[in-house]
Amino acid sequence: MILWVLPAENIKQRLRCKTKVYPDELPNTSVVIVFHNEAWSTLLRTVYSVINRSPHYLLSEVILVDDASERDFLKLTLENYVKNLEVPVKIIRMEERSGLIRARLRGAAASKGQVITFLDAHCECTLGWLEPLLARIKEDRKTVVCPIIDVISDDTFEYMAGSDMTYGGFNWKLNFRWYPVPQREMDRRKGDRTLPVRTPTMAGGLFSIDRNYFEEIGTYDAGMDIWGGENLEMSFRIWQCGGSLEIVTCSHVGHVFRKATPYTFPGGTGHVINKNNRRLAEVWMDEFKDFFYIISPGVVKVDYGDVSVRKTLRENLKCKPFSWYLENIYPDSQIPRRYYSLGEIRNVETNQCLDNMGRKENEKVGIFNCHGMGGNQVFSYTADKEIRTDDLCLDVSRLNGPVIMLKCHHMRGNQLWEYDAERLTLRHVNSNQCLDEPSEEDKMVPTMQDCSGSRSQQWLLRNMTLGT
Ligand code: LR7
Ligand code: MN
Repeated sequence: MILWVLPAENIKQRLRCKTKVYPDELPNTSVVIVFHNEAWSTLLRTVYSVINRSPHYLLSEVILVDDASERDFLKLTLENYVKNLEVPVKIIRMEERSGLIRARLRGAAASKGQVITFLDAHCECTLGWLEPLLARIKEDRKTVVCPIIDVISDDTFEYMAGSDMTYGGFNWKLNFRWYPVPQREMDRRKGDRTLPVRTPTMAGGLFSIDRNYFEEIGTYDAGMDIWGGENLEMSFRIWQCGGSLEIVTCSHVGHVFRKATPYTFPGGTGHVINKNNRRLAEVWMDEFKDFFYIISPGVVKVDYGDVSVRKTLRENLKCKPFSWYLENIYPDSQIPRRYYSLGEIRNVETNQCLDNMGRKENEKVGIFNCHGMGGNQVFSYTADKEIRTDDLCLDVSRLNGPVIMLKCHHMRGNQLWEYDAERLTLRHVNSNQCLDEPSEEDKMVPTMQDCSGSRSQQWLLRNMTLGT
């Protein structure tokens, strides 16, 4: 038998959450759950947990939006089943497969609650999940709130606590990622982990939003298909247009993290996601969209349709630039707010380029013929003097190398490089050695040598833009 033991700090926090008092009068909520070919047990686990673990006076209704599922039991069987539940459950059917974004829009449009709460179709709400979310919205209607997302195993379906020490970010490829809550956010909350965490992005599936604010801020981009991108799009939009996005750490909802998608992506997975990501990059990211385009250069061939309506929305709402977001909301972002170069790093003598060889953490950085196509040969020399590609930084921990790609830590240390734009040298500050061409033994990796001023230690940091 396995006993799960929570660390003492987690237990203390749960107790502090339990003794919090929320106002009696809270806005009520509609819960909107969209699904495509969801399993019966997980869908019903979601619905039952909403009904059993929410005060009914706070639940306006549950809306299930069926995104043209093909499974039989999701038709009449489901309809008959939900008739007997204690809270009104409405089923809406999309006429054709529309994707989760347009399905959510349909659900939201049909809902009546003062707040809209979105959930994936394979969740479990825990006791007390709802009150902290609604209370925060009551305090500030422009705050969009997420619970802590606990983990439900897709093998055993057991429930495991998620972490309150991570928050939402994203990488150059515009993948949503969890990163540690930075010290500045711990300090802002004076160490009180029961206070909401201001998060740069949300995972996307589980959140509550004031229904009028949802409309004011532009709901969703209906031009996005099937899956992906809407979470970052909404996160950027909320912050840039004057709202805020938080993880309310006293609210916990579990989510089944699946190893594979149980459904198809009409048009191809890559194509769909790239299209959605292009739409959000074009509308919200200003010049910083170059980071996305240059690291995944194939993307610029993907047609993303018309985004003029969304650009008009951005103007009408007088939203701030992406640089403001990076500076004020996400200074620890993988995309640097200020940088010296974004492009290849080319050796003057050999004309070869640094190459991350598939972006593997803890491996040596490589050097190959320059291909000028971005991707693995893209690095940014940032104002913080790191040489990074996405979330990995060139790191040297010993005299004479090797040069390794390690997670950027923003602590200077072994990741601090001084570029001399006249001598063209890249000097590693801690070791006081210079980046040099490969040795005879290994022609695939650069070396570290005492700075000599030789041509082999000269590097061109080229600025490239692809797709604009
Ligand atoms: O075509 C579709 N139509 C749908 O109705 C595709 C999906 N869906 C439904 C699907 O049945 C599910 O209920 O949409 C919901 C989300 O799809 P998932 O569960 O396949 O997505 P996910 O959990 O892998 O992905 C996360 O990112 C998505 C990006 O578009 C959405 O924002 C998901 O809601 C989001 N899930 C979460 O945030 C839960 C926590 C995961 C993390 C991290
Ligand atoms: Mn999901």
